[in-house]
Amino acid sequence: MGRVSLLNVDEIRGDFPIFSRQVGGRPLIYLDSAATSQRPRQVVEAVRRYYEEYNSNVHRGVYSISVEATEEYERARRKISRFINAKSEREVVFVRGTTEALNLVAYAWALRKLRKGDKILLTEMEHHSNIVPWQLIAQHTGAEINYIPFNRYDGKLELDKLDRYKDFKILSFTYASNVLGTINDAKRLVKYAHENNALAVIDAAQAVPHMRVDVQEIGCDFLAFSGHKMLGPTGIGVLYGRRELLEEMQPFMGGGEMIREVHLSHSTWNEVPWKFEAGTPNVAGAIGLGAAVDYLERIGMERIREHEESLTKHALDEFEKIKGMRIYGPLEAGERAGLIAFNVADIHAHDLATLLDEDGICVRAGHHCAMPIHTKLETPATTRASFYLYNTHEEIERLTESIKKAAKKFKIT
Ligand code: 7TS
Repeated sequence: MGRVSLLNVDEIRGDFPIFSRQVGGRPLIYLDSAATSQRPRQVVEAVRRYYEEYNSNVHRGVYSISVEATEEYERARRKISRFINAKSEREVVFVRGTTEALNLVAYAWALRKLRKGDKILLTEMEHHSNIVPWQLIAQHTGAEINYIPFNRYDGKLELDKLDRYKDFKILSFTYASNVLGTINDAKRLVKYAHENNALAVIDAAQAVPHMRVDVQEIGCDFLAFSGHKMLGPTGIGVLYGRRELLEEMQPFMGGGEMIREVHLSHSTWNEVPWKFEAGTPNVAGAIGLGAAVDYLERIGMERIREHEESLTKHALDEFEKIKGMRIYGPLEAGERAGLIAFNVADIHAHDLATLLDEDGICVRAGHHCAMPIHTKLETPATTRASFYLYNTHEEIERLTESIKKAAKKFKIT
């Protein structure tokens, strides 16, 4: 096709040992980074170094390797804070991932603040992890949940109806949908929440790994993301929270490390963010995530975004030519994240994914933990291809060929 890549993808791929492996005699084509990304050797190496050279608990020991572990753990926090442009590293809380971050806000803020009849505003395009915690809080407090709808034809939020929603206490929304790909106007939604004296929470699981996200520019109160979707280890993620809010909130979990003093009758809390990090944290995970951020910064988030946009445009152009192809979400590559959910005629998404696997292509099929989106789209499942900095235009062509081959098998010609 002669497409010019904006990144040196060959060099990048050389950093990911997994791409030298074959699946069923074919090179691995990994198109499921929205579920979890691959890891470069720099991240694995940072984790290895911790375990082999200075493994010890943090914030506890006075001996030198413990001091080293603490310094590296806190250095990772500073890197992440700079990466999202937080005002201070005190605004970065280490958690297990996006799911835990959203639950932290739900339990430590909403459970205590919301009363019967208070409103929680979400959107219809949320991942289950930005719906279920709020349903649990609503059951407990008697709060109500309302959903901003999306248009099922273009996959965009119906923002012209936004002013129907008043008197809500919290607006929590996804920055980019993991099914529709839609990138939401985060600044506008945050502004709307603040005009209504509500808090704005962002699920940025599909945004932070793929584009420059600046929490001060967006102005959000909380923002959640996962390390494993951005080249980092599993079991580590981040809750960004505005410092004043974190200060006034009660802890989410109690235990070691999150306290200042414990008496038999009462306890007092550590400063933020440690107040929210009870127990031994995922030290290796945080250090690995710091290395992942270094890697992404070195390539440049703007270039990563441009590369993914170009892959998405290529895939959309090719997919349009496939008979029976139905693509969900916006049709403009510039308006969507680097992922495409689709169906081909009435081939079941799982059958399609299984046939693609025979060609060494990894895609995900199912409801992608977003059942309400699929209910609205009137399909039980979709097949989803998602892209990252290490994917190539050639892989998009291989994907297209493989889908065509599957369609032929199902006699869709
Ligand atoms: N929010 C969004 C928008 C997501 O895409 C995901 C994970 C989560 C939250 C939860 O993240 P976790 O790291 O806490 O699990 N999405 C997917 C996916 O699309 N396929 O597998 C996981």
